[in-house]
Amino acid sequence: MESSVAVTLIGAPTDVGAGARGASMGPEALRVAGLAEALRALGLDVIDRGNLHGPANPWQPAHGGYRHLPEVAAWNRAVHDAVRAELRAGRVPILLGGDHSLAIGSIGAVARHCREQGRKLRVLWLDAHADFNTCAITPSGNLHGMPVAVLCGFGPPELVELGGSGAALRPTEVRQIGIRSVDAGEKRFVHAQRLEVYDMRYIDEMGMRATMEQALAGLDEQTHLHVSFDVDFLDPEIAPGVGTTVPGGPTYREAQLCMEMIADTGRLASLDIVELNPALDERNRTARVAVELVESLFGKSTLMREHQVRRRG
Ligand code: 5AB
Ligand code: MN
Ligand code: MN
Ligand code: MN
Repeated sequence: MESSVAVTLIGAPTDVGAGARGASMGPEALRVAGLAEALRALGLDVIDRGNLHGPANPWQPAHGGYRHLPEVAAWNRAVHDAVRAELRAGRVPILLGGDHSLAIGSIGAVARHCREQGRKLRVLWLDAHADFNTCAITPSGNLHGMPVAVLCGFGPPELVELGGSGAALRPTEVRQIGIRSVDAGEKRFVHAQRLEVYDMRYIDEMGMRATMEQALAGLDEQTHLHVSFDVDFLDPEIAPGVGTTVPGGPTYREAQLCMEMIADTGRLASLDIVELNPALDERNRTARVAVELVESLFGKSTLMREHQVRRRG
């Protein structure tokens, strides 16, 4: 018998990187929506390590192009170390954010682990936004709009060098999906760095199936697949509980297909669930949708495989 997948929930209750308060309540909302129970029902070995600790949100204006840089760095050091410990123990870390700046620590640890183990890395960035701003081009100074740039080496040293020297990621290791809001300077920088972006227009024209086939192309048994799931990826009709809603996102079924196709690869090895903002939610329904999608990401499907009509190959 196959040994069961072991996952660890790590809460990072902060919104220091965001432009609205409330994502700090995300970890508890996901727990209340039954995340651990849902994953256990799928047969996974689930440990919830509770919440990390870090500085409070000082709610200051930007200094040198960044809001709350010391606080964001402190939270990310805690996230980095916690994620690294779970990877070393052979478990799948699930970061419960918190705002999306926390992906700097999480993916920083994943990238370092992959280099040490000689494994390839593929990061799927599910988001309405490219999160590729720098202090020179950001319209807000909010660090949750900068994690992909920081991970690719463009940012302050206290964040870029968090997981060791040099950039954590090469742009070629990233696939962005669901993008529909990119700032003017950010757009030029995405283009200059040749990020692979499957924006909503692409999904409209090609469909989610073809999009995911391409985003997942080239994975092999040596590949560590990381999913960074910003809940604002989803259409606000199904996910109103986020700080930065953008209309025109994936529907419930499109998002389910996206998650199911990732599960089919069998390569998922780490996950962020970020930007859920319970203060803006309606009776926790966005958290429940996120839990349903994460169930699919870990292989819950409507029918047993052998009872499905063959769709592929
Ligand atoms: B999120 C914006 N591009 O930089 C900025 O939710 C929004 O993690 C960033 O994707 C949204 O402030 C960050 C306008
Ligand atoms: Mn984001
Ligand atoms: Mn976003
Ligand atoms: Mn957001």
